[in-house]
Amino acid sequence: MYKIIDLEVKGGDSGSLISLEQNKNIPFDIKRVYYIFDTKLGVTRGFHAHKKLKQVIICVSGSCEIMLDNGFDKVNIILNDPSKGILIESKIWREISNFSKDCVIVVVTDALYDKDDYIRNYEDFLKIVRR
Ligand code: T46
Repeated sequence: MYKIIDLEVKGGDSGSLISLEQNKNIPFDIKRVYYIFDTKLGVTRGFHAHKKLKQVIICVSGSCEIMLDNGFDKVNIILNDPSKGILIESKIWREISNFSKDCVIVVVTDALYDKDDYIRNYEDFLKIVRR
């Protein structure tokens, strides 16, 4: 349903640095990067799956929780480590919650933004993954 990618931390006495490189630690051609920050208290985001999109989600500051659902099983993951990427393939329902005030998520994707790639109805999602 997902894979954890260990991102090597570089840097020395001055602090830490992680670099994201396509087809190296990010297992696809990178087409888009976006980040989510300043999510209001109590808000849950997501509530969709993607038809084709693959993404790696990295929580670079603070913490949040992501629920992933492949239509058969669900799993909850706490994101609180900038050196871990969560690779999420297509056709996985996600809901992201419990954002800390300082939470920043960086998301690296294999495609440009396409609103038609979203499956926003849970019943439609179940039909697609269970057929
Ligand atoms: C995902 C989770 C982790 C754009 O214009 N371009 C973009 O690249 C994206 C991602 C969004 N938008 C617009 C569409 C909406 O008007 O930004 C607004 C908020 O997007 P959305 O409601 O989709 O945000 P989330 O946090 O529910 O979901 C996003 C991604 O869409 C989704 O792929 O997995 O972050």
